[in-house]
Parts: sequence; structure tokens; C-alpha cells
Amino acid sequence: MTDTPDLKDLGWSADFLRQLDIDEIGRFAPARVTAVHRDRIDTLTEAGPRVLTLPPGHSAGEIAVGDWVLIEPETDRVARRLERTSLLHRKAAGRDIRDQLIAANVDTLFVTTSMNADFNVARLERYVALAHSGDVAPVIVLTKADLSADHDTFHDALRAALPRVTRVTLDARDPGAVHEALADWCGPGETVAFVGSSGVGKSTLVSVLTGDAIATQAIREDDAKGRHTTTAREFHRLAGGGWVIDTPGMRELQLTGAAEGIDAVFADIVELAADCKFNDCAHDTEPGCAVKAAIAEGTLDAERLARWQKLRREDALNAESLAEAHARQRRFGRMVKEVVRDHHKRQDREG
Ligand SMILES: Nc1nc2c(ncn2[C@@H]2O[C@H](COP(=O)(O)OP(=O)(O)O)[C@@H](O)[C@H]2O)c(=O)[nH]1
Ligand SMILES: [Mg+2]
Ligand SMILES: [Zn+2]
Repeated sequence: MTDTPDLKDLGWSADFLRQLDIDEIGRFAPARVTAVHRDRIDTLTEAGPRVLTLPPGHSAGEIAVGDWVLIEPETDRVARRLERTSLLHRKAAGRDIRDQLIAANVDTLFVTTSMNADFNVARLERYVALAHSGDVAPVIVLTKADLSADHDTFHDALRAALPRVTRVTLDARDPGAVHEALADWCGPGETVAFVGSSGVGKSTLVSVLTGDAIATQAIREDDAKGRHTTTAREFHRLAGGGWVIDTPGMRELQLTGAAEGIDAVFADIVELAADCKFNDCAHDTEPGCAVKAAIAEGTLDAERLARWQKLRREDALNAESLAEAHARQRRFGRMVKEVVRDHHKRQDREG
């Protein structure tokens, strides 16, 4: 591979090209966002790295790592952001109630778990729902194959809970095995990302795929507690072409606006629910409940129903608090405007 990736290598495709007007083609150079700072973004273009500023009135919060933007001719300014093919987002961590963009235009989300005590079906369902809701294809990566004597237990659990999601099993420290297992989703133009608990092998996998030692850097980012340094790299080139996005936000993901993704994971229950007597059946004590009937017959696991209901509740609750926060901000904005207007009126009267 050469040192400067071409557009296709950067992930450029017909999905983005067709968003350009005829007079923009050739004049507005496309750039892929590699890092987002408060007042500027780092990008990669066909001609190399470029730091860009945002158009007036736009904030960095609207741009995600992985986004494609067009550069205004003869300036270092973003003209506009192109529509995304996919978007991973979450409810911001802590008390800050807002929707936070994590990464855009990701093709594959490697949902990583080790085959030991960390393995947790509910958590994996949550990550897969996140992928589906962001239009990213999920692949489950089972690590520590070398430490587990019984792989079947894990595969059986996944066959029951996430039957349609592809799984691979590997020892993350074995480069040959990693390249072979993940090659199908990596390569020129592909963008991948990893999610999973701490300690399951994400950094090990990323180091193998990128061919350099960024594991230690990832640890430093964890420790930085949001103090984002300009040297933090979140967009890493894969040794065989393609990119891996590793943002600090990737490590803690709370769902919001993910109802469709959740229902995709639990499609069997959604299908059953269509046969319930009442449209708004809570699958609790209602008569004619097809979901409860399936549990009684033994064709549906009661715990699976409980996991679906829990995720839907969490998603609805987060959506509600986001909506409330927005309404509060709008009310505050209106109040500020009124105060300013009254002030001007008074000045006019007095002046
Ligand atoms: N034996 C074995 N150790 C692994 C495997 N994957 C990761 N590890 C080890 O588990 C520890 C945590 O791995 P790391 O990549 O830092 O996990 P992360 O927190 O998900 O980034 C490290 O000591 C790795 O060497 C594996 O497949 N087999
Ligand atoms: Mg790590
Ligand atoms: Zn029901």
C-alpha cells in the first residue's frame, strides 16, 4: 500500500458521490473526518491530512469521526457534511442529557466478548441492537478461544439469542487467526469499529489489524477522562487497507432512539405480539396474549421477553429525558429572547 490513501481506500463510494451537484464535482474536495475538536476537525483527503474549520453557526457536535465533508474551494473550511450511510450514537455519559455522535459511516461493528465470565447475552443483544439501529452490520467476535475448553456453550447461547448474527471465534493474540477470521470485513474502503467490555481483547485485536502498537495509547485515552489531547488518534489505518475507528465513547454505550434496532434483535417476539388480542398488549396478564402463550408452550424463553422489555424501557426512558431536555432548552431560549426584546423595547421607550 502507498502512504497516501486514495478516496476509495478512504471509504468513498457512490453513496457519497451521488450527493454532489454537477458543479461541485472537481471543485469541492471530499475529506474524511479523523478527529473532532471543539473548533476544528482533522481530516484525511486524497492529498493528505487537512485541518478544517466549520462554517459559521455550526458546531463540532454535529460532526462525527468517520463523516465525509466537502471542503469549500480555496479555503480551509467545511462547505457541508454529506449524508451518512450509518451512524453510531448514544446517550451521553453521566448527567449530561444529550444524544452524542460516536462514529459515522462504519460498515461493520465487531461486538467483542471473551468466552469466560464476561460473556453476557443481554449485553451482546444491546450492542447488536445498537448496530442495527445505526445501520451498521454486527459481527460477534468471541475471544480467548485458547483459554476456554467449552466453546459450544457460548455458541449455543448465541444461536438462541442472536441467530442471524455472524460469529467468529479466535485467540486475539494470534495474528494469523485474527487476520483470517476478520479479513471478510476488513480491506480497502472498509470501516470497522469494536465494542465490548474492558479486558475482552479489543485493543489486542486493533493492534493486530493495524500492525502497530496503539494498545497503550488506547489505555492513555481511557485515563484521560475526557481531556481530549490533540494527539489522540481515533481513526486508524488497517494494515491490509480500510480503517478502524476507536473513540473513547465507544466503550460505554447507552441506547436511545434505538427501538427499531431492538425490535430487529427480538423480531421473533415482535412477530408473536402481532397476534395478541390487544394492540397495546403488555404481555403481562392480558387475555389472548400470543407472547405469553408461546412462553407457556415452551417455544419462547421468559427471560428473553424480559430482556426485550428492559431494553425497550431503557430506550423509551432515555428518549423521554432527551425530549424533556430539548423542551427545557427551547423554553430557556424563548425566555432569553423575550428578556432581550423587553430590554430593547424599554430602551426604545426611554431613548
Ligand atoms: N489468552 C488470551 N488472552 C487474551 C485474548 N485477547 C486478549 N487477551 C489478553 O487480555 C488482556 C486484555 O486485552 P485488551 O486487548 O487490552 O482488552 P480491551 O480492554 O478489550 O482492549 C490482555 O492481557 C490481552 O493480552 C485471547 O484471545 N486469549
Ligand atoms: Mg482496550
Ligand atoms: Zn401480548
